[in-house]
Amino acid sequence: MNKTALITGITGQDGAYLAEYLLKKGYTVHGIKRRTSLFNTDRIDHLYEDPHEEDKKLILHYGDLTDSMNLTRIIQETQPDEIYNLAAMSHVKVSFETPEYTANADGIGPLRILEAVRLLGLIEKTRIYQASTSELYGLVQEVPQKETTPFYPRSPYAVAKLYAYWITVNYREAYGMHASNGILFNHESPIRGETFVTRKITRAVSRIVLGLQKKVYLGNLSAKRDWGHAKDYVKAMYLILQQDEPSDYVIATGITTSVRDFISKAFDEAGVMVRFEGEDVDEQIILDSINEQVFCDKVGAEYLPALAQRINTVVGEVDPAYFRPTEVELLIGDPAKAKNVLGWEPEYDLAGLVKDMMQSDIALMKKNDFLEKNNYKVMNYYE
Ligand code: NDP
Ligand code: GDR
Repeated sequence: MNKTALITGITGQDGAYLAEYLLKKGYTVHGIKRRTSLFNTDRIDHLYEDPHEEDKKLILHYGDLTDSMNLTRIIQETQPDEIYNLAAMSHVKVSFETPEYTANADGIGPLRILEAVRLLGLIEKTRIYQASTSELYGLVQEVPQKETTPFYPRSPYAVAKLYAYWITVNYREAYGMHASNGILFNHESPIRGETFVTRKITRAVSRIVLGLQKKVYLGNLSAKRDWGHAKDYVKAMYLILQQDEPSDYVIATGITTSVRDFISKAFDEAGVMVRFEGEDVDEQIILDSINEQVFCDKVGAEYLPALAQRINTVVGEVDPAYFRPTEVELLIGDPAKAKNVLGWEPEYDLAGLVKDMMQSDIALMKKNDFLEKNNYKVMNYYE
């Protein structure tokens, strides 16, 4: 019998990759999407099936993590074998501006799902994955961070996710539910939200090397993150729910990199070298030199003359508007348990991730430029 999965947050980065992965495995996938005034299914449109087709494998439902009745009805109707709770207000900086909503969606939302499964009598049938986060570790207590490292959340987002983490553990212990936390460290991809730092960088660097943008403005360049590829991380989610026993797992690469180094690597990928000058809020990113061979291969010879004129000019600055009231300075995860118990092995390293994101964004920015020059409207949103 093929299994049925319910994915909240199916329109997000992880939801899209996970849906694709489970559909390939023969699952029937139900997804919860929010009602929005414009379509918000860009990331899963390639998986879309006409709702009038019989025997559809991907079925979308309107819903929201703040609406208990809606969640309970969807779970009752779909009777899922597995629930992947990926929906969340997932932006750490934005959570300082919307703390109450974040607590409701990210903290109480998971409780609504756990309680619905319990009240509907689905404890034996339904396994639950909760999207927990390395943000739980917050202020550094121990490195590398592992399952036993104490938490010290540093944002309304992380505090809400702390509640979600513990309520998942509590329902597991209190009611014997198969409920597990994946404590995932940052994971990125070509479909990463545009306002997270890696995607903001790969988009901006692509536009800068194509001559479409002068500068990028960023926040704390010294923050260090353990960045992996989302494609690898959704496989870990799946593996967690295939175990006989529920448990909590750190999913990470074990390597940490600063925002500053990520910027260098993104430019490098286009054959462009940058240097950093100045300190703190006065730090600047300067275009240093160009490897013409690499640039012509990766970007295109026709863009070289314009960029060559920009050597020794400023292509990036720090804007304190992007600083957070409390910052998480260093994350580096120890994925030993996931490797030993789940047999999880990531396929991408950081170089592979940067390459994938840069290739995709250079192509996207070229396409957008072509469309704009031919008078088609393009959304070029800047953070
Ligand atoms: P995204 O921001 O890309 O996607 C979030 C999804 O949640 C979107 O589908 C969004 O809908 C949906 N959503 C937001 N609020 C609600 C709500 N109130 N009700 C229903 N749906 C809602 O996040 P990611 O895919 O990157 O992350 C997936 C999960 O994993 C999140 O819970 C995140 O906090 C967590 N996480 C992510 C990590 C990462 O590095 N990516 C690391 C660790 C944890 P819409 O498209 O309409 O906005
Ligand atoms: P994070 O990701 O907060 O780790 O949360 P983000 O990419 O937003 O920030 C990473 C680090 O980069 C610094 N930074 C900037 N960040 C943003 N967004 N924009 C900037 O201009 C900028 N400049 C520097 C930040 O200060 C931070 O230190 C992500 C989300 O996916 C969460 O949902 C998830 O739980 C965690 O990863 C693990």
